[in-house]
Amino acid sequence: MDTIVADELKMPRLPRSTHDYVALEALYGATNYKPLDVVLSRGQGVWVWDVDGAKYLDCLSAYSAVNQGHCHPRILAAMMEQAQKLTLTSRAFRNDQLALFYEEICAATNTHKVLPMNSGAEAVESALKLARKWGYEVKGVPEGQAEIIVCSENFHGRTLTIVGFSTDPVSQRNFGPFTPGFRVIPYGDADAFEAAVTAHTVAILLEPIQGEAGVIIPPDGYLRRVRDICTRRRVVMILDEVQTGLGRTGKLLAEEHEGVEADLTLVGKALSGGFYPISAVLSNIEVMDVLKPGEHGSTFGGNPLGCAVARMALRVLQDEGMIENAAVMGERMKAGLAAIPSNRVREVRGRGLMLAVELHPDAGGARDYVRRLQSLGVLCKDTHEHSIRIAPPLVITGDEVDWAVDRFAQALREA
Ligand code: IF1
Repeated sequence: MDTIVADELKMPRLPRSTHDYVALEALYGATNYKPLDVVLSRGQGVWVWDVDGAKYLDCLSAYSAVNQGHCHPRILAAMMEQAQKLTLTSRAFRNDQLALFYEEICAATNTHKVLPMNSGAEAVESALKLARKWGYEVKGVPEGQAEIIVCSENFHGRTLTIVGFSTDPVSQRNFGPFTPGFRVIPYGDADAFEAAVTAHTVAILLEPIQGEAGVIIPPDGYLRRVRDICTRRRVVMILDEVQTGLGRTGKLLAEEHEGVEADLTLVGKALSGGFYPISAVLSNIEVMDVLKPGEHGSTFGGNPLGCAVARMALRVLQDEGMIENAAVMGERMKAGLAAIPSNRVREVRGRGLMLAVELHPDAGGARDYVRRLQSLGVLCKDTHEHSIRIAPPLVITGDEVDWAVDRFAQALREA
């Protein structure tokens, strides 16, 4: 991009401080977030810099959308090359990236059919529609009677249908009325799932590890039992891997830890390495084939730019050893955090580089530690008051892990 165009995209020439950006956001922006007062302007690998030049290790990765590291050069190159050729055609016509994206993601995930969408929530909504349609047309559930089972403490996105089956009052308050046909059971309890299945049950939707709930890992064998019950009772198993997928837990898909294959697996976020919104419903043939022309779609779903970006994002994950690195560095980071001598830490948990430090309720809210970590050069996110989520890009090195763990130790000591 030549300097004139680049300059046009920058803020007005006068230098802006962090405070100026924060004030502008407050003046014009919706207040649906309460972000840390750090204004980032550059990212590379695990590192990000703010407008004042301060450097931070990113331990959130945009909630696991930047698994490949910020501004990965190969994904950037793929995006720039495609952006100069063809970005969007609608699905009224075909393009030369979609079929290749299908082929490559199916090969990587042992999938048979793909539905390309844009956001994670759209992938979730699409899967719910597919499961209901399969229930009526294949399982024979009476029209309008389909039930879908979800788990307490779930997080699957922010649409009205999705927040309607949330158990978090904050995401539900004053957004009703909600979509009927959902039933909530405790997470991690296969007996509760078996007991909740009726003749009208068409699917269960769950996360292999609950992210927003605070990195909740179900008991060993839980996903296998859910798989068995789904097979036996003809219920579509939908695994939401929008956050756990694409290497985050040390496997390409978290379902691999238990050797299960869901009927529908949802991916998003890191499917583009943080460059572009793209998500997908990965399906077996039986369920996806209920969808006929004109019954579902999206303006940007399957567009050539998103597909070109996703193809490279998938490729670098696999050919740069990021998935294996996530497994090794995750163990190193979890062990390092667990070894910090502090009576404020209740538990360190996680799988791969999907980690959380849960503090004792009387240790003072997690937000204070997140701010302290920020002053030490580490960016994290607090969740549910007492937990700090830790999810650095999967390209993190051993030295960077040790550096981050050392700052956690400092933050806990200073408290
Ligand atoms: C926010 C949380 C994380 C997800 C899973 C679907 C989606 C998400 C398992 C929807 C999205 C994002 C949304 C973002 C913050 C972040 C989040 F804190 F909200 F819960 F990661 F934990 N399934 N999660 O985690 O995907 O439509 O956003 O592309 O809404 O604040 P999306």
